[in-house]
Amino acid sequence: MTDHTRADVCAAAIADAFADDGEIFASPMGLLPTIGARLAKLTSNPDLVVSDGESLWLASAPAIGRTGVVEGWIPFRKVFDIVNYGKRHVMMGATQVDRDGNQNISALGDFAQPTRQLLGSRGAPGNTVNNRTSYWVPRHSPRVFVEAVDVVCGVGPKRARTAGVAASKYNDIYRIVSNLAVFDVRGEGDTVRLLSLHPGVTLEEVVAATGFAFDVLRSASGEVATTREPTSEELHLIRDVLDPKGLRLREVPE
Ligand code: F8G
Repeated sequence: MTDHTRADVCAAAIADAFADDGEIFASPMGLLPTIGARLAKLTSNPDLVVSDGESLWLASAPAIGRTGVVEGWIPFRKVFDIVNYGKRHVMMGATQVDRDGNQNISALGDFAQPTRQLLGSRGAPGNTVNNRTSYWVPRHSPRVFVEAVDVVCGVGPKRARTAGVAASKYNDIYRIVSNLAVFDVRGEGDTVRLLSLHPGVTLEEVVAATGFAFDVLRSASGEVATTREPTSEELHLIRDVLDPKGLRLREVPE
């Protein structure tokens, strides 16, 4: 099957990030993370617990913007109980992410006088200390992948360790999925490491789009893995069930 788009590859890569989670709360933030998490629920991980991102537990994995059968009530105040309990995998956005896997969604520039005020840290510090956390970057560029973030919101493993056992015990920066590639933070000294290049993307392209040097996971023969292509069943689920309006193509145009 070769008629997939880059957005479809990203959806499958995000689904793979949730595939081994079992029965925990998936908290995907934004469009492609939501498609990917719901795709995991419909394929690799039917036990995954999904919500509408606001206040409702969903019985299955409906199209973006739909709720389908509602199973329960999960307002933000109750989300904090699950954050603290730990059975949650959140995939957040990242305005900046650095070599050590720290993330910023708060502000750009000097914190005392930012050049851009963004969202604020929101749930990022608590998420990264308590829950498995991944990031989604729809436009991979050197201004997103920076040597050091301007404000640390999501805490990477090195920084969590420095803060002590309470911060590091459950810190688990699992995957960074971008429109070009998939990474973890298990490179030398707990730094960002390339796991796979999306089909058609070269290592040189990713190096040029990344503002820091990163480790590369290679096979015994020195090859860099290619992110898998979505199966025909997944393409059907993405196109006909989860995102029939093709909203994902606005986020990741081919
Ligand atoms: C840049 C860059 C860059 C953008 N470098 N410049 C410029 C340089 C750009 C524009 C300007 C603005 C558990 C939990 C929660 C909850 C629970 C608890 C969370 C209760 C829910 C509610 C809560 C956090 C979830 C996310 C964020 C997803 C994004 C967005 C964005 C930015 C917000 C980060 N690299 N980039 N610029 N949230 N959203 O040229 O310049 O800056 O740019 O987990 O919340 O509280 O807790 O979007 O900014 O995961 O990722 O993308 O604000 O729209 O317009 O891009 O045009 O002004 O000149 P934005 P953007 P200019 S968990």
